[in-house]
Formats: sequence, C-alpha cells, structure tokens
Amino acid sequence: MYRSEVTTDESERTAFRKAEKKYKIYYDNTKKKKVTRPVDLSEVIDFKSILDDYNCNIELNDGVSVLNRDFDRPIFCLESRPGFYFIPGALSIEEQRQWIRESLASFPQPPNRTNHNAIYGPIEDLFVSAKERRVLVEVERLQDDVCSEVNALQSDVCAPRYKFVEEHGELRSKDACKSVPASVLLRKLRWSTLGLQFDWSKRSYNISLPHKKIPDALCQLAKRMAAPAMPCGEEFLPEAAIVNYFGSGDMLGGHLDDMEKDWSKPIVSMSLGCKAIFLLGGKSREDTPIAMFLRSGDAVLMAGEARECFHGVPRIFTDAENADISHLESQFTQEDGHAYLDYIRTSRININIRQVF
Ligand SMILES: O=C(O)CCC(=O)C(=O)O
Repeated sequence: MYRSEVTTDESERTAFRKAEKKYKIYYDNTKKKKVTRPVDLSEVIDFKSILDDYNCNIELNDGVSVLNRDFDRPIFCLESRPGFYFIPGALSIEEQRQWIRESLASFPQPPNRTNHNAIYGPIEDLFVSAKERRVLVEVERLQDDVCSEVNALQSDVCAPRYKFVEEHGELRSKDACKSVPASVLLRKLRWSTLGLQFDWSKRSYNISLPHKKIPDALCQLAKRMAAPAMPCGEEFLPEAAIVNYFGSGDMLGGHLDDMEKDWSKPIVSMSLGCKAIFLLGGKSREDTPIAMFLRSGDAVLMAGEARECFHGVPRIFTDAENADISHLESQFTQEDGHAYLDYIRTSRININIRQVF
C-alpha cells in the first residue's frame, strides 16, 4: 500500500509514525465549528528562510550546506542525508501556473491512469466537466443511442463504462441515484500517472499498459532539475511520473520509492499549491525523520543513499494564513482561471518524475 499505512501497534511505535502523528491535522469540535488543533512547528526546517539567510550572507544552520554545482539557484543539502537536495523556489510563478493547469486539465486524461480507473474505468475531461458541473453516469444506463455513440468511439478493449453528461440534460431521473458530480470526483482525485504506468496493486511498472510519453516540456524541466544530482556525465531520462493531489486532511504515508532500477538516478519532485510538511526519515522507520516545509515552486531531488530513506507528507496547510500561495492569485485571472484557483486554494499537487530503467 502507498497512501494508507497499515497501523498495527508495532508501526504506531516507530519514530516515523510518531512524527506523522505529531504533524497530522486533527480537528477539535467546538460548539460552532471544526477547529484545527495547534501543532508545534518549531522543529520544521524552513528552506525559504535558509535561502533568505544565504542571500544575506548569514551563516547556514548546522547540518545544512550548499551544493557547489552550476545551477541558477542555490541547492541545499542535509549533511545527515547524503543524496537529498532541496531547491527552494525552483519553479518560476509562470511555471507553477503552467504545471497546475496541466496537472488538472491534461495529466488525468486517458491513457494516463488515475485512482478513479479502478471504479469507473478511464474517464475523459474530468476537470472541464467539474467546471461545467457535469455528472458522471454509467454508460449502460444511458439511452441506447448515446450508448452506441460512446461505444463506437472506443477502440480500447477496456472501454469506459461511465461518461460525463449535463446535469439537467441527458440525465434522466432514474440515473440520478447512480450519478456522481464531476466536482466530487475532482476533489477525490488522488493520483495520476504519466509515461510508463505504475500498477499500484503490484507495486511495479506495467510496461504493457497503454501510455503516452511524458510531455516534452516536462521532460526538459525534469532534466534541468535533475542535472545537479546526476552521476557525472550522465543525462536523466524521464520515463514515468506520478502526480499526487492532496486536499485538506490528506496525507501520504511513509514509504520508499524502490521500484526503479538504478537508484543513483534522482527522483525529481516538484510542489505546487498549498504548503506542506515533508518528512525525510532514514533507512529504517526507527530513524527519527527530519521535518521540512515544502512550498509551491520548491523542488526536491532524492538520489543515491537518499533513495533508501523513508519519506512522506503528513500534512498540508489549506488555510489562507499558512498556505503560502498568495503569489498564485494573480496568475489565474481569466474566466477559466477561476476553476484552477478555486482548486489550488485548498489543495496541493506534487509531480515526481522518475527514470525507471
Ligand atoms: O508529495 C510529495 O512531496 C512526495 C511525493 C512522494 O513521496 C511520492 O510520490 O513518492
């Protein structure tokens, strides 16, 4: 399992699990509303303020150093975690806007798979359907002419069983109980996979699944980001990417990314939207993890020994005060921009790119 951890008494006791519980969001119910329980963030490393200090020639925190490589921004390393690199503000605001759009509008498009495939099969145009308030209905329950039109469009053996329709149009009253609003599905979107498809049930890449190459612009970006962590003279070859979508209260349990062949190649991981806490553990769950903030535009590289370190995301901050996304407000001003902004105001997206072979 990847997202949800099995919580036996044993796992409750590991240092990683304790840190997850420390930072996870808890709500207290007062008479009128749900209130977020306060959390002590004093031990969370903030690379944004480390970057500010560095730019002002202030001495770096103990255990933090700067990688001496030809790159357009400072890259920070943690002496206790060789192979881990943090690039604060690696993506420009325009790049953040571009990848937020792509992550919502195009990455979940078939043949890329999402967590919804298991229940609904491939579904087209999730984001635009949410924006236009469509609902998903079973194809079999549509009128015969709509059904045959859908089937005629499918060459895939695994034809969709569901289709988006206008809420007040094709949807007949007896379909209503079987329908799911696209907006609900968008909120429940947890991951999509690009390039070589990852089979979560087997925890391995299934190269026989239909797939498209990772978009060229994303490949170029990943190659540029990966360069400082690459073995000398080698070029990163992006073959697969996992896009994680987080809403308020969502977390990503501690795990290893160990299905790729060559761990000397980095995983390039980019954050978009609301701020999060990232936990970087050691090679055992018993090692106390290091907590750090991840903000929109930050990139993290994990290569070599760091590939063997447990890591996860116990919390995202969706409140206006802590989300740190005010710079994105001005980026989505056009009419269709509002839908992106509405989403990202309370969400986080992570794109992580891998060389598989
Ligand atoms: O969301 C993140 O920053 C981490 C994602 C991650 O660890 C993964 O997908 O393996």
